[in-house]
Amino acid sequence: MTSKKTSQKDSTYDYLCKSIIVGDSGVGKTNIVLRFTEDNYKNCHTATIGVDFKVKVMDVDNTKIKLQVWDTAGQCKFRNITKTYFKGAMGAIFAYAIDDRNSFESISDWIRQANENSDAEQVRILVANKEDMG
Ligand SMILES: Nc1nc2c(ncn2[C@@H]2O[C@H](COP(=O)(O)OP(=O)(O)OP(=O)(O)O)[C@@H](O)[C@H]2O)c(=O)[nH]1
Ligand SMILES: [Mg+2]
Repeated sequence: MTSKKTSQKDSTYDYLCKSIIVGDSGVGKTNIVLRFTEDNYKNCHTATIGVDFKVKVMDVDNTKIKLQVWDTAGQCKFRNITKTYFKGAMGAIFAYAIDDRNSFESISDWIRQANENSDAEQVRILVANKEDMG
């Protein structure tokens, strides 16, 4: 994973990492990001419009990493917006819900979109969400 060293003027972090989360609408992307960045959870599904982002600064081996997570919308009508956010993303999270088979079958489409729109060096992970529904 490549990352950018910050200028001396900004001492709040050493590296900036941009990442993106994609997957079908309702699989729980916003809640995954919310849990990770704020340790929070929302019961209701308020569909993300276009794209949103959250930030978390973490200490990794005494290095301050500022992680920017772009939380994309799963609804089809936002596909054109979503694909523009793959570019420059050092990490991509592909999420599906274990109680929604279609959301798993869509993962190959999300990967194809990522392949078409991302930079070459991108760390990718697959997340199976809604573990409690199994
Ligand atoms: N049972 C269960 N429900 C979950 C879990 N994670 C999220 N949800 C619920 O799933 C619904 C959708 O969650 P969101 O995080 O809004 O889904 P999203 O993928 O961001 O949806 P879009 O923004 O439309 O793409 C909400 O009602 C959440 O409360 C989970 O782990 N278990
Ligand atoms: Mg969302």
